[in-house]
Amino acid sequence: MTAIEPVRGDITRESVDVIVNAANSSLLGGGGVDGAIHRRGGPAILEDCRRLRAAHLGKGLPTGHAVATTAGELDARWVVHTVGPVYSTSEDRSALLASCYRESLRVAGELGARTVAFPAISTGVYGWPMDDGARIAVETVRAAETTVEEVRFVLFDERAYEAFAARLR
Ligand code: AR6
Repeated sequence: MTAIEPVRGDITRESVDVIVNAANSSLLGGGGVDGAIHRRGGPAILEDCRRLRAAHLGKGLPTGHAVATTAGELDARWVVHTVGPVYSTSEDRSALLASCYRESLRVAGELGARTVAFPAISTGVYGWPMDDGARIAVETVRAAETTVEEVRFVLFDERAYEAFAARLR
């Protein structure tokens, strides 16, 4: 059984095996949590991302997929980068958001990670409503068959924390 807990804070301060990044398909950085991870983790993460792009991901990382890099100077062993869907009112993209959590856990499990920290994927720049994003995150992690022992949802503000905490109660 995987223990799941909500934490209020900055994910770049977490001490875990894997920190998950809400990236974009270029893997070349951006704003939000992506920017914060690259800033605090240092240039080694971007170097690894560039290598992955050149070696396997010519067109970028597809939405819903996940790949691992070094965590650079972060207090983690790996960063797992995943690309959330942009929220749409005309199309149901929930399966892609669920896939981000499931694929990140799969990659983390393959690496032998026991502890994983997730941000609230797609709920920033990509516009996913927080309550629904929290529902999908919690349902997907609860249902996942994984060797990961502990999942922390690291939420940047009180509203996000409350949305996840409510789903976990
Ligand atoms: N720790 C934890 N959560 C954070 C942090 C942090 N340091 N910083 C922001 N958040 P976003 P997305 C929260 O926009 O919606 C990037 O430019 C934030 O409050 O980071 O998946 C990428 O390169 C929000 O709840 O990711 C992509 O282009 C959540 O993290 C695009 O944004 C996700 O917000 C991805 O958009």
